[in-house]
Amino acid sequence: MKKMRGIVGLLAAAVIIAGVNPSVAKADNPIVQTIYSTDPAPMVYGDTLYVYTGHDEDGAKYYDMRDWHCYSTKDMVNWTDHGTVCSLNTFSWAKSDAWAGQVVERGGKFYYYVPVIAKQGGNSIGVAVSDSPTGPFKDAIGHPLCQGYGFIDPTVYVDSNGQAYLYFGNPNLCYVKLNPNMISYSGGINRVYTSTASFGPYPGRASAYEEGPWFYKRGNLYYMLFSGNGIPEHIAYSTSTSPTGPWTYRGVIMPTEGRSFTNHCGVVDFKGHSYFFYHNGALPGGSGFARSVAVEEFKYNPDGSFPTIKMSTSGPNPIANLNPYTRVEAETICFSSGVKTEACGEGTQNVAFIENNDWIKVRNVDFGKGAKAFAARVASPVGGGTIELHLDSLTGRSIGTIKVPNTGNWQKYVTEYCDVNNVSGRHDLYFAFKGNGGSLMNFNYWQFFPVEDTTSPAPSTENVNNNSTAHIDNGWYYLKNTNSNKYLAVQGDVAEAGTNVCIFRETGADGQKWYVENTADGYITLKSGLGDFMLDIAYGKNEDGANIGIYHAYANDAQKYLVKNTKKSGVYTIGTFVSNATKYIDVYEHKTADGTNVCQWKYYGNPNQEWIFEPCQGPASAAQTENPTVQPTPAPTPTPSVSTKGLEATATVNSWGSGYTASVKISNSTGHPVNGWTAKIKKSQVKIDSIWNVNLKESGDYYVITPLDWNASISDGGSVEFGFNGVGSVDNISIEIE
Ligand code: FUB
Repeated sequence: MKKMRGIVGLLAAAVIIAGVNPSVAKADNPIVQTIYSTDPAPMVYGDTLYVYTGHDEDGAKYYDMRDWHCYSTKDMVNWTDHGTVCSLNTFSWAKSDAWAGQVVERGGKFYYYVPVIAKQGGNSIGVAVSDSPTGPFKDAIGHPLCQGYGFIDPTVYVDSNGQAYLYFGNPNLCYVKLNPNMISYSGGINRVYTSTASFGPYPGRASAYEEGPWFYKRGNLYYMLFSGNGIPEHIAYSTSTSPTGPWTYRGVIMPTEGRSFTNHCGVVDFKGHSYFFYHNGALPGGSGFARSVAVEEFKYNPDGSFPTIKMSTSGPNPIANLNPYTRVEAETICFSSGVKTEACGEGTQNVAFIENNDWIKVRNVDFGKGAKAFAARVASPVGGGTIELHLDSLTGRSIGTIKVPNTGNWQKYVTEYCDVNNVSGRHDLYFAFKGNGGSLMNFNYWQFFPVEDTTSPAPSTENVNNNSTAHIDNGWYYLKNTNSNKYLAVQGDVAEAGTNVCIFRETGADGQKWYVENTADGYITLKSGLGDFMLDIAYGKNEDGANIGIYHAYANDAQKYLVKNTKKSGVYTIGTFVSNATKYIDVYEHKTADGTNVCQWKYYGNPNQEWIFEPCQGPASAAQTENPTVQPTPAPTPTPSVSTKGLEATATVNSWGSGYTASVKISNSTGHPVNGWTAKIKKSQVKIDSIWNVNLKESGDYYVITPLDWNASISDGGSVEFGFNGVGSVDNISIEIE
């Protein structure tokens, strides 16, 4: 991967020349600094705003665009990078020009409409689908949804009566009426004949409409925003009382500016605020082919019309604080200099190519009453320098420093801790990376630990845990907290390692379902209904406030719990293995609001530590195990295994046409624990694109796969899992294991 060195470093330099300290310049626009990003398409789902972008390749001389990326925020200033979620490779029939697309949710599925040029030629609109807003997206139909002259820039909206519309086109504006399945349409392709009255004046043309439509309804008014006025473009809009017009031109929203001759908008309301996304050439090196996505807050005029919106480098104000006491991905960034991101071997993304003097800023971090320690998940094969923590500016007060050791390779992560000096209240936080030349380290995630909460209520004498161990049968359960009557839930139902766990009102979502499995040594594990993740104590720390989330399922110490009886029948406390059952699953500060954090805390005997196990149906994906007559879709393909010395590997493959994900489980039936294992797969069978939870080497005809520290040992009867993405297709994976 080529590191686009210095694009933000140059920006900082330019600001310094102007006599302004970059760290207080509040240059939070553009919102992505790690790549050039384009054509923003925002979407709100749950409590999160996602923005999908195109990607201008470094050094492009034209629209060299090959993939689409996703970023999300809960506060409008810190953006989490979800990496590439869809690409030309998603569509076996696509050749080039991964231009402006949009995602919409319907019925719990996410549909991504994108324009590309097909291998057989022609502007084409493809549709990809995913169960998660952050993908991966897979081609939904295996061929273009529609093809024709200038069919680019699809925009999609599902109207309140359920009819979905897909508008697109340059220089003509066209639409189709999507069927409820969202992957086909009825009524043919309709052209909108534009005029000065409907889409504004432009000399020598029917109207100012050019491209980049953005279609939605607000109240009873339909809006069609568009890029117009030739080159350089501005953003203007028209409105109608019907989804298919006639349209009335309403004027310019964002006049031409910003060093890119195209502009492209997306508009969304989020948590009571309205936001206008666009692109410009604001990063150093920026141009019409090196664009960057930015956002401004605006207010509609009382009659529903738009104000004029100017580009800014400050962007919107934060609408929420960042909680530093939960695991925060390092790729959650307000602004950064010099760093890149990449797919992480431990899941999600990591910050990569970190060099001396690079930095990351996160904004509006709420330390509350105070932090006492900091942890960073880091990897480095070179003994990677330090991470300095500064408050409010890059040179602001230093509150701690992490030393990054040599961990052996770029994806072999360890958690390093440092004490933190005297920090409380709300601050911007800067990570300043220091070291010698070249790349220093990779950075996966971080977390602070709070000072002891002295306001915790005294132990109750009424509800005391009688300390006898309870038995819960294996099976699926909702876990209801008796204080709040709310349920243990994976925040946002996001099926990703590291997602936080909170309480939430009953929704019946898979993120509220937990599979209890009794382990041979008398504990239970709690596997999430969202997939192969277990309830996990962050870093396995025996500490009050240690956060609880989901992480790759491996039934290790951090994922084991002891259920205890209380004096109330059917009401339990859940002790954690890592604390030797002195600390319990606890709803933070006895709060009852949806989204209140769940952590580990010493036993107090209060109802914020009490849980009821309510049996429930497993998620649809588990139905096959429970009821063999139900066929899951798509059916994963189990492949045969090769067993050596009592270790057995099985692979389950989910294909999507141009690639597949293989989940490999290594089970130990040797009759004794094993410490260390090696798996070998012939290169003639698979082409591995990315791999997680293990180390990968190539040796002769083989991929050689070895474990990380935490999954090297497998207890007798136990198992560990890893996975990889492969390119192309696969019939059969046989794995030699020793
Ligand atoms: O990003 C490629 C093209 O540039 C988009 O499809 C247009 O809207 C313009 O932004």
